[in-house]
Amino acid sequence: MASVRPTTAPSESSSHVEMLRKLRNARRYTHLKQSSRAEHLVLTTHSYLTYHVDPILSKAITYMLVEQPPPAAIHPTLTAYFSGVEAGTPPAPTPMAGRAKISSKDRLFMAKAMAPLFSKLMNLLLAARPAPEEIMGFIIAAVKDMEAEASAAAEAAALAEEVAANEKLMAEQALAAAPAKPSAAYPSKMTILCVGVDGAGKSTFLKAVQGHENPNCKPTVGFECVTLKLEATKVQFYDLGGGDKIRDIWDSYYHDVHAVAYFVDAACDDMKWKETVEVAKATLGHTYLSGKPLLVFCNKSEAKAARDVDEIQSELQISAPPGGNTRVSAVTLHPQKTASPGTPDPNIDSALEWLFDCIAGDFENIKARLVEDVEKERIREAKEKAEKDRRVLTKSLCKAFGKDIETGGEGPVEDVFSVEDGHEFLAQEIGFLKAEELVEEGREICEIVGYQKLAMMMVGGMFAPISSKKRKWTWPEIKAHVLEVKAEIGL
Ligand SMILES: Nc1nc2c(ncn2[C@@H]2O[C@H](COP(=O)(O)OP(=O)(O)OP(=O)(O)O)[C@@H](O)[C@H]2O)c(=O)[nH]1
Ligand SMILES: [Mg+2]
Repeated sequence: MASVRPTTAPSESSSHVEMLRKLRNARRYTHLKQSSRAEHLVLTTHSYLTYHVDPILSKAITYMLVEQPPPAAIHPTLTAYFSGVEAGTPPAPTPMAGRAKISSKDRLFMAKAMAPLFSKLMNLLLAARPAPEEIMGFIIAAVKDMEAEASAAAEAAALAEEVAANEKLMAEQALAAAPAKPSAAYPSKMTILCVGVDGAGKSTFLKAVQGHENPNCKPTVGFECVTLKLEATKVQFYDLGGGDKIRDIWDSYYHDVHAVAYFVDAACDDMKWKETVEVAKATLGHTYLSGKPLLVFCNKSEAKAARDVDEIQSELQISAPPGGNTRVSAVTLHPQKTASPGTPDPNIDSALEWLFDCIAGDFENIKARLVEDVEKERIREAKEKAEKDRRVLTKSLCKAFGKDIETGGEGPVEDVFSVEDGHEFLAQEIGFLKAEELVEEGREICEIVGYQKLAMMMVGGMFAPISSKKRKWTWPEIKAHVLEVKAEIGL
């Protein structure tokens, strides 16, 4: 069969090639033209800046660097300077008094005050490109515009500040005018969770509130409970180790506490701080904790590197409006690190008193929430346990009938009794002395579970649980359950 593809080029091929060549040449030409235009632009910009702008601005920068007027006087000083230059009487800078080197103060002034101003000036000049003889007039007008802009912005900022200050004052007045909450009687027991990453100072705090003058704590491994007696009230603090391997246990205590004392090391390094923020957000957002009274101790506040309360509050995304049940306090928890070593930081007592009042003031609601959360937790744990038991039963049934749980193929048969031994084993598991005492339904279940040791132990535990708190299953319930699991795994 003849090929449909032409063996020779079509007749107009040569004209195509010609067109392509033309097109390519045209592109090359435009490209060259563009590049030389850009080159021209660069060259003219460069020479404009070098010959006309730089000589003016560099002298102005030097003048300003020597004068360093306060922020409000920067624009007027510059205007006066440029006007003097234009009039041919440039102001003489103040003598440098032997200052030969640029100090860090000079650098700061340059970076913060001068660089933005001069780069804006340069951009305006480049955009407008006034003729050389008009540059000075242009600069003076531009600086005046900038001054007007800056003073409008400053006015707006001052106004916003005034409004914020007024709002704060009004909130404080409203708080002060509100009838003082009668300090509710303390309940008989309050439980406070103490958490925060390792090294934040939880154990130091608990030693200090117990009266230790110079606590020397080792990292807490696991959980410790410290109880303080406050007249008729027992205050229980749960001190949980903050190391990353211990944090897993924290959430098993959340449902059962009335309030949270959260500890952060305000002076830790940046890496630890990142961890602190992540852990704090996850912890405080937990469903069993959110909304409960919260006291955040920003510890080690005496250290130079300590972050301030506002920064911590904002990074941890904590909202603590006045009169609410959240408070963030800067403290020095170690009694030897305070301004008068040996005397505890007074902020600790006032913060604790606030926390106790907070719990007492809302105790009925918190108590109701605890009852609800304890029940939720009980259900969650029971579900988890049932799932785990089901997994174990599945495994043991696989062992009874030689099935590989992973592949679904054949597996080893393990720990399987003879019929007689199986009956005897289950009878003993449920507290009978002899196999004969085992009822027919029990024997039938032995057969259904293939006389497998672990499966029969589980069956025994269901029929006659050791703990009185556990549900007691009947034989038909157990049979139905085992058959369901067997069906699920295809046995
Ligand atoms: N500078 C300073 N150091 C403190 C202060 N409070 C505690 N520390 C020190 O911080 C370190 C850790 O204190 P701990 O109380 O063990 O911290 P923790 O939160 O219980 O730590 P984990 O048990 O590991 O979770 C110790 O060396 C304390 O002496 C303080 O107010 N200022
Ligand atoms: Mg500790």
